[in-house]
Amino acid sequence: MSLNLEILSRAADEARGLCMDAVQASKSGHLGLPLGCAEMGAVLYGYALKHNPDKPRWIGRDYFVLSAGHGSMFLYAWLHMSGYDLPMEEIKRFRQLHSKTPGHPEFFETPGVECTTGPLGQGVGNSVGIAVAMKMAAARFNTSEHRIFDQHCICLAGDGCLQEGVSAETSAFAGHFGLDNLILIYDSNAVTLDAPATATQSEDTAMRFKAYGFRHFQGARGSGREVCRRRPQRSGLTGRALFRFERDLRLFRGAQKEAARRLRCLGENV
Ligand SMILES: Cc1ncc(C[n+]2csc(CCOP(=O)(O)OP(=O)(O)O)c2C)c(N)n1
Repeated sequence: MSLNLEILSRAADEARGLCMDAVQASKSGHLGLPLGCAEMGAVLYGYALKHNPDKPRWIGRDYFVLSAGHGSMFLYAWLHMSGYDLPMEEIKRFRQLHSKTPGHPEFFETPGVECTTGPLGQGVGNSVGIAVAMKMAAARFNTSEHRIFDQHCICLAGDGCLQEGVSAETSAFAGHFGLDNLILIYDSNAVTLDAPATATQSEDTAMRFKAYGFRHFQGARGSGREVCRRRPQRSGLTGRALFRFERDLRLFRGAQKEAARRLRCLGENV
């Protein structure tokens, strides 16, 4: 399937609108991640993920885990738009009791949600566990002729997730065991709940993850082309990688251009 930037861009805008409406209607919920990461959702759900919305538990699927569970509308919007059994009525009931769209994603409640997330960083831990399980299944059941298990786990994490100890411990584990089926997308938007991230962190996250054994790709204004140029030669998803997207798209002038860059960068790498 080719990467149609125009259609994916339009889908990203639709998703942003859906998220704004849902958060507005429920008078609660977080908008930063759903707005800033819309292009990533478009590339993942519209292009890169190997999945079947009619059979959400298909065993050969790629897994997507939203570690930053507070941005749950991001996930609900993309599940709804890509054809999972999550109709508009459920989007309208965002954050209501007994809806399929609870405040934080919950396993078993919503088709397409792979695990319960909400405590920051926990989803990174879950993703590493999922990646290990995928490796074990592949080792047991794949043969040289039949690659039954050939899948990736993709995790979207925010500043808060990577501040948490659990994400550090499990990422170090992933690096040590060379989990090349794990992709961590870091929405480094430099804003946390009640302060700029600089108020509480100043570490070089990329260096930290490189030290764990991750490859690092960065997407930011003006650098998207560079990331694409340096992309690994082999086709398909690239594993054990940290994609870091700096700053919120809304902060940019010329956001459309940056959106296109993000789409291209992520699409050509994952
Ligand atoms: C372990 C843990 N501590 C605190 C919270 C409460 N909390 C929810 S969102 C948030 C801020 C997260 O900031 P960031 O990851 O940058 O997300 P963004 O603001 O970009 O959506 C906090 C502290 C939580 N969900 N989990």
